[in-house]
Amino acid sequence: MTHSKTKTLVVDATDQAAGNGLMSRRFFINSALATGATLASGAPAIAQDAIVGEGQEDWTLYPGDDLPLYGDVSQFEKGRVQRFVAPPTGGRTASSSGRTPHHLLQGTITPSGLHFEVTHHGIPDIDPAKHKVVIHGMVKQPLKWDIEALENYPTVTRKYFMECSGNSRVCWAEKPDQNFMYMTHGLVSGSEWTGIPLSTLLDEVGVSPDAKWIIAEGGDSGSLSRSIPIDKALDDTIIAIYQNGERIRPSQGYPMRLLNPGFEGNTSVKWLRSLYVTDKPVMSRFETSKYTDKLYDGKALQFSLEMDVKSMITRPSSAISLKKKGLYEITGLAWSGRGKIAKVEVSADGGKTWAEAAIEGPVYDKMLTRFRIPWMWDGSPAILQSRATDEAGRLQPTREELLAARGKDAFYHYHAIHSWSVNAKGAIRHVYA
Ligand SMILES: Nc1nc2c(c(=O)[nH]1)N[C@H]1C(S)=C(S)[C@@H](COP(=O)(O)O)O[C@H]1N2
Ligand SMILES: [Mo]
Repeated sequence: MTHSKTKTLVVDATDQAAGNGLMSRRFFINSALATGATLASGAPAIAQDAIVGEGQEDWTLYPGDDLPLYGDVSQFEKGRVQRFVAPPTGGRTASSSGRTPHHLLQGTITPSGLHFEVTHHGIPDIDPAKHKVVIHGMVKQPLKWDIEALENYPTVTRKYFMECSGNSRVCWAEKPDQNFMYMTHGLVSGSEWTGIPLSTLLDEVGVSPDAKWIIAEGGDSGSLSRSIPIDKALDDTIIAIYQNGERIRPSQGYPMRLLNPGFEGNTSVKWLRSLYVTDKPVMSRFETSKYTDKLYDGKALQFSLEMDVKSMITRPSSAISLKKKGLYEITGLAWSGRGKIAKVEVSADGGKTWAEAAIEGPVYDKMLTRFRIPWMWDGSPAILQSRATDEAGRLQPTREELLAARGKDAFYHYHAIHSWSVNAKGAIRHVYA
């Protein structure tokens, strides 16, 4: 590729999709990269510098390392790209969480080692030879399976997001938090899960026609339990045994977990040991004192299980400041617990004008969807926002709208539009706009 005929990047009105520098989602392909453009100042629009010479580093001169039996990330990434783990304050009886650093990741599949994790009683070290899941209660024939037995069933492999309903809950606070973005939005991840449809196993045990709920219980010391509506269990719930092609990791529920696509993460019971078929919910701690939505009238809404339509800009974002004027790609993730993402719009002027971002397909049901849009930053202050619409036409609300709907004591299920302000120096902060 030669760079001899660099053109000055001419931006005409047809390239502009919305105010404050948002470009058409096809702009990169049509003009910026195709012409190797420079800005009017003479600097390259994106590239760092012109080539001045290449060094001869050791790795070009000597043979490399032996092959590892299980691959690892580069030593230069270690300690940089990692989960944020908030230490539990009450020992292993307290909840603790590890958060995904989305601002450092791309694509839609979260690497298994960076999948967020929430555990209320620590991570059990389960020997799969000693672990079984039982289905009992209102069934003709109670049965149990270990992982070897489960592997004999036909499996399904599907991509799903998982989100803790406590994700983004700092955004309910009166002042916008200034944590790194994974502190704010890091309790959501996407994976390819392989498992057995729960409906297959329910067929085998013969569920009573009067059954309405299934109580799922974990094999960890706190026996976390949640009530799952039978309709969901017969629809797309799976018992997952693989994640991203390998056996689920201990953090994610090794050797087997329940996976309720699109539902709040807490219902996807890890280290699954029991499914009790019944006609009423169990009213466990996690569906009464926790994971309920406190409304204006002081009452608490229970079983708001489907996660709402939501999106976040991962880049640029706090911790990634802009170093110079020029062309950037705004990118992020969108998802909905009620289906596929239909559209993501981005604003650079705090919501006055919106442009449709490009969505990278294929778009999957109840899975993270990546969006991108080019943005020409001219050095003036900006407020970057994204808003998603799902296939059922649900539009992500503004913060004002969400507060009005959910009340002042809300704690879970925050999903309003997030705002990043960019100042004239290129520094990025979380703001309420
Ligand atoms: N047995 C058990 N299952 C559990 C939990 C737990 O502490 N114990 N945490 C729940 C919560 S609150 C969430 S959000 C999800 C998180 O799943 P992940 O850690 O694989 O991301 O698992 C759920 N399943
Ligand atoms: Mo959670």
